[in-house]
Amino acid sequence: MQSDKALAIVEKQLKKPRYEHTVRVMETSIKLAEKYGADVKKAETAAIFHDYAKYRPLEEMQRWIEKEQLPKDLLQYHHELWHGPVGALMIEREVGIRDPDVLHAITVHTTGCAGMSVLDKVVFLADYIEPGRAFPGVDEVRKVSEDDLDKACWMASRNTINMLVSLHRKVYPDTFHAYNDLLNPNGGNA
Ligand code: DGI
Ligand code: FE
Ligand code: FE
Repeated sequence: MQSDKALAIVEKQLKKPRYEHTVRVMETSIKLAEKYGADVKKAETAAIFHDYAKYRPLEEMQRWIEKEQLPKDLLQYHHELWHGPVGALMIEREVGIRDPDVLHAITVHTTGCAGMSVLDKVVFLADYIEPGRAFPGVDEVRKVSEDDLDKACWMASRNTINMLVSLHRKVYPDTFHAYNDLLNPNGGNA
């Protein structure tokens, strides 16, 4: 799909600041995809649609999780975790995007997971480092993103886990799986 058409579709689903975030995630994803050898068009499409479901009513997302083939354990975790997996299914049904690589990158963009593809990592990292983000420690991750994709993703997941733990929030298992996997991509028991 042409990027202007895709952007027009998501613009209708999002509030203005979230749409502007989406454009920055798209630009950052394209740069990271070029640098690390992911499919640039897939990165662009996944980035454009990554927050598609962000403002859907919680009851609607809950119904999708209950009725569709989505992990039921999501209901035991914060609703912030729902928009990735639910959004991927929604864009498949509502927009007709079927590319499994794109849908997977959208599914895991909030938590990461073990065994992420380069495309998954590009979108996950772009969402974290896009120029509008001001998380504590984000500048260090931006610097590392210039030459080490795995390390930068690991730092992003480490920072998120630290933040969640400090706020006494639950951590979704895939968030830990991403952290563990990226800590030592070649195996090992550190
Ligand atoms: O949708 P965005 O705001 O662009 O970014 P996102 O999809 O990465 O969502 C970020 C939020 O998700 C942030 O507040 C941290 C939260 N988050 C990420 N992993 C977990 C989590 N929240 C909980 N409770 N558990 C997690 O494992
Ligand atoms: Fe998101
Ligand atoms: Fe986002």
